[in-house]
Amino acid sequence: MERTQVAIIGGGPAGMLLSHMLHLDGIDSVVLERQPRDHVLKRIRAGVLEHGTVKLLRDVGLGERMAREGHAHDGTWIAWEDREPFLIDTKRHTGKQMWSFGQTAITEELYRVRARDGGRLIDDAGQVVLHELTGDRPWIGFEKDGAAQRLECEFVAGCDGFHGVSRGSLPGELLRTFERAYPFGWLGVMSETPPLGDIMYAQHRRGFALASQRNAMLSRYYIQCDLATKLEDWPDDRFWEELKRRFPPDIARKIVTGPSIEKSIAPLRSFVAEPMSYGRLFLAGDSAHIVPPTGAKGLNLAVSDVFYLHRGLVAQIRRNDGRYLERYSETALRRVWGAERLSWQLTKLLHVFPDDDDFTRRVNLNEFDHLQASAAAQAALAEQYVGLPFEDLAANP
Ligand code: FAS
Ligand code: PHB
Repeated sequence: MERTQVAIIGGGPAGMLLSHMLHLDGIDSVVLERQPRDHVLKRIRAGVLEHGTVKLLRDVGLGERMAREGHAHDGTWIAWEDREPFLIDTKRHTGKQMWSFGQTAITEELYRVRARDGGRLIDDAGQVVLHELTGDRPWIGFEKDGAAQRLECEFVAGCDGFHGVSRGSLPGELLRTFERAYPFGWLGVMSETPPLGDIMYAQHRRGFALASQRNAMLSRYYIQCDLATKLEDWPDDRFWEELKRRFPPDIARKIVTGPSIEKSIAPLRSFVAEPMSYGRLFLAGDSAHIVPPTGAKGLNLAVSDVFYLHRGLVAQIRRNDGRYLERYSETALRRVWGAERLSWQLTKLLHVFPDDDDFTRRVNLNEFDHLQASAAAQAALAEQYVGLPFEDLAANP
């Protein structure tokens, strides 16, 4: 039997960032991770960070490697077939920059600082079950090395992703879910090649494409693919050839190709679970919401949830002030739905849907032309893409 103040289910970026931030405020936590540590650290996922995420990572002492390996961007480009590429100029319209810095590196840094600070992580933790969430002494049952264990706590943070157990611990009559599945996925490749200078989305009749980066010698590319796509049908040459066909020729010529070091297919989904809290359980990250990666919001939403949850737990545990925790779910969901809307709109605009007809294509083209022509439309998109500021309760009494 172990005891802690905050039991955190899931050792992904949300869980480990929360554990680190609570530690900085002298609050004890234990992270239960189902997978072995090395498995978690091998994952390749997000790579573009909002202004607020970059600021928060710096504020909690995780800015050094990001400054060394990451890259600031004044915005992200959209290339549209037979049109001049357009820059979502976040620097011009908001004064803020995006950063490209990989989720893999962020997770490595979080594991490094938790180990440095004596953080308690129990990986390979199986059969995690949450108990007595509405009492004042919730506990977690789990299995480690074949032995049943019990972790007692004051609060539980459900940071165990979409396929975790935390969300399912909310009573069925309370939990509401909202979902949209997309009839395509993203085939992604990582290559040790110099990336394009900027991040660029491409809209093309053959489907969406994306050129992104992790550092000066690590590039990340994606193409829209059918859901039935098989990796073995996409040898590197075919991938590079298809990718280049979807970018304007002068951009395609600049893409440096090479052997892929990772290749994977990710389905696209929009998903929201409400509420994000139940008794002493608080959901954060992919356990409560999924966005299609078109808006680069997945990891950034996990970070904003952790910002709000950390603030609420510190106020409750340190000052016995429950106002922030009471309003955690509604505050986090306001930001979640903003990101869901932007990600859904960009996915609709930049992908080819099987049932797209000429009317839809004309409307999308006009939306792109309007973006090119209207400073107001550009500013609205830039403000959302760079990330809206985190809410302060004072601002929303
Ligand atoms: P995570 O899923 O990262 O972490 C949850 C952790 O909980 C995992 O380590 C899991 O093993 C653990 N866990 C699960 N069940 C458990 C249990 N029962 N007990 C204990 N632990 C348990 N976002 C972008 O912006 N750009 C991208 O390109 C992009 N690509 C993505 C590709 C994929 C395949 C996926 C799945 C997501 C991608 N995302 C992307 C979104 C991604 O960045 C997520 O938003 C981010 O990983 C969310 O972090 P967490 O909430 O910590 O969840
Ligand atoms: C990435 O770098 O992996 C990336 C960038 C932008 C997106 C999604 C993913 O919208």
